[in-house]
Amino acid sequence: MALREIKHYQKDSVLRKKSRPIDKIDDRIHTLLDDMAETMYASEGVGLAAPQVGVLKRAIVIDIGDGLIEIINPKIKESHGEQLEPEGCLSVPGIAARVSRPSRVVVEGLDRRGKDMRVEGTGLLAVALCHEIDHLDGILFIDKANISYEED
Ligand code: QAP
Ligand code: CO
Repeated sequence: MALREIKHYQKDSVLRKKSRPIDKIDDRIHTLLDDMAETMYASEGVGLAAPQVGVLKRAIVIDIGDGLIEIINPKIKESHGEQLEPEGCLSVPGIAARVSRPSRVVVEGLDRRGKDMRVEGTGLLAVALCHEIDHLDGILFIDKANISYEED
């Protein structure tokens, strides 16, 4: 396993590109997933998508404190409700903003063995799933953030 460099959106246009589906899960993909998890934990993040380490492949890792979730070719199959919670991103350091997200999502994809998997997430997990899947389409939370300035 190895740490990978996290790309920053100001400097790296890779974060704006669309990632390609993974059609063959081989050792390179396993190493990618291992490195993504290691990099996420070392950065004290709760989620990371492959384009954040410069790889335009559809893979995400998440750990909101309940253990590691790895999903290859994730797709949102159901979304319900709405929540408006603060988000940050390791590729957008130092910025936090509230984003409107579903309060519950069902995501399907493949696990590292290529087996179909399904994750249901509410609250923070729903946010993390939506945030990481957006990265695979070049979308950042700041694109969706509702930033308003109030006078006092
Ligand atoms: C996405 O975000 C996410 O600016 C993952 O200084 C966001 O791990 C999932 C981080 C919200 C669920 C809820 C950002 C760490 C980490 C920073 C992250 C920073 C240090 C962000
Ligand atoms: Co992010």
